Amino acid sequence: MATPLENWVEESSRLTKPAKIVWCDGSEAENERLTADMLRDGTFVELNQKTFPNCHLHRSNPNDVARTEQLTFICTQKKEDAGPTNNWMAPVEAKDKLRPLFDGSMKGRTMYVVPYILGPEKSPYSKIGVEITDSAYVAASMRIMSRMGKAALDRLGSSADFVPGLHSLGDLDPNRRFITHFPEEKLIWSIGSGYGGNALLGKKCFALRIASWMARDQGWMAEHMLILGLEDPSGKVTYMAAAFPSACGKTNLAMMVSALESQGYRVWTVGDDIAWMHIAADGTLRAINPEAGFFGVAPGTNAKTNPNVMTAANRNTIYTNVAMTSTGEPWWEGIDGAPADGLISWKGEKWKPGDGPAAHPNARYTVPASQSPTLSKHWEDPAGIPISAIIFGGRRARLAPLVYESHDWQHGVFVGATMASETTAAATGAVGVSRRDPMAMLPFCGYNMADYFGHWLAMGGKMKNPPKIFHVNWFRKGADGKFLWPGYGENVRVLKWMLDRIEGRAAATETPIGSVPTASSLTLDGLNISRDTMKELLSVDTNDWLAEDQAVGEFFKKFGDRLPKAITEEQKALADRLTRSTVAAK
Ligand code: SAT
Ligand code: MN
Repeated sequence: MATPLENWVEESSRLTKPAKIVWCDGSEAENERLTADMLRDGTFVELNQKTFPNCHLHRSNPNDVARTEQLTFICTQKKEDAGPTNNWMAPVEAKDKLRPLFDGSMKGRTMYVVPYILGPEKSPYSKIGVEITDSAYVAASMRIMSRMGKAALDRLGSSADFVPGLHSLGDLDPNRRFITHFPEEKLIWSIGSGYGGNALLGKKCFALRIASWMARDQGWMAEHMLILGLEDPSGKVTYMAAAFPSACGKTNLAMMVSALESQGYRVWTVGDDIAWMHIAADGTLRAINPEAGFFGVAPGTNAKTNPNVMTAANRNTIYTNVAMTSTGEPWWEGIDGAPADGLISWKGEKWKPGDGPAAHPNARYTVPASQSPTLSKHWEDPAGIPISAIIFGGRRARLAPLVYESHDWQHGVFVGATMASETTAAATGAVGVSRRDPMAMLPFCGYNMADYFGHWLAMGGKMKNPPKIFHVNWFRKGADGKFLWPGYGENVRVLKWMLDRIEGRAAATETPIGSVPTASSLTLDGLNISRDTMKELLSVDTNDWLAEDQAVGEFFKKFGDRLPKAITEEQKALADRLTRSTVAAK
């Protein structure tokens, strides 16, 4: 008898009518075949195989270079279940719209059946997905980003317990591009894009949008968070998870070379983008990284900002939309050194100064996590690693101090729910516009965000010692428009302060928004930063925050009655604290 997977593959091939079907096993030989095919048809450009062995460049269609949030839909029976922050279509309507686009979309093409595990192979928390795609680039990328192939099929057996994702490049016309999710039936349909989060369905579509729905139903959390371990001089490692929007430095933070290494503080990488967190039997929060690779932003990456990824991504790496030097090496803005003659732009054209960026601002590397020199030896622990701190943050030129600590879990949830950040090139649309992005999940929460806040609140009550919740802002600017904080490896100083707070060692000043480090509680030795700059970095302007709290109130109105009372109470309490402190200051 046919298995549920075989039935779905059969049904999908009847619809899309591929020339042939290839079941991916994830083997080396298969990867070589895929690579050779892509080199032959131009999907891959060979990079310098001496300096970048087994590295390839993919140039996507210039109209298809980032996630398209306006074309991304949550398709639930009831519109309210998708909530006011998601685009919604009724499931029947979505299928009626997409079915004709899928009809015959794979004619003359190969259909790849890509089974994958999200999470460590042996973890009870891991889940299985299967992506059907007509893009060899997607199949090869999924091989890096997940445990793809035989291991997944073996784990699945004849079970129906997998998330099916149907993907076709279609004709790449943005007018016929749709990324649709059916969380009630755990199904994904995506057509018309070959790019990253639109097309690698294990990533944002399953590991965040569908998984967040499952997590709410099953009592766990699927979050847009990196996971890192901070080692102290005694060798003890404390794990932290951090939610920042796309292209705000998650990969760089997770892989950082600590500026305090000589004092015994090091950072270990567990994940760079997504965390699945469960409450263990002992009441601790434990995280696994569902992914197996890093899909990071290339521009700005160099030997100073992320030396570890520079080492990791010099082999077995797929580059997307970077530029290429005359000697066949990847190049992007912000890499060390000026562009040399003979540079080829991300569009495959000869590049000259004045042409605009040679690499697309959202150019990416896709690199196996196993190649990271900082990879934690616990990164595949089946039970996950214990989380002691949760960090929220975004790009905020003004307002938010370098770091502050929330009063307790409920206040911390409010801090996450009120996050805002300036937009980046990771999604299409204007860059640098401030928007609300609760928990960095605005584009990724698969259900009503008011219910999501409620789920966060409820989770806190189930933990024995909920992690401390912090907020950071590496991106605060001075009056001259320049960043006040050096960032990158220096960020370890802030992580160390958090660790000291967890251990009850560091001092803080109480402010209406939370606890801010005292000037002396941050370890700043070896860093050339003035007292005034530190003061500015840590300052909390009451009037600015009153205006912020009002804007937050406006944002929350979207959710109507569905917004948990605790969140409204936190918002009012903040307003009270701010008002009291303004009065006291007068
Ligand atoms: O394209 S992705 O969604 O995978 C990258 C990102 O925006 O974080
Ligand atoms: Mn991301």
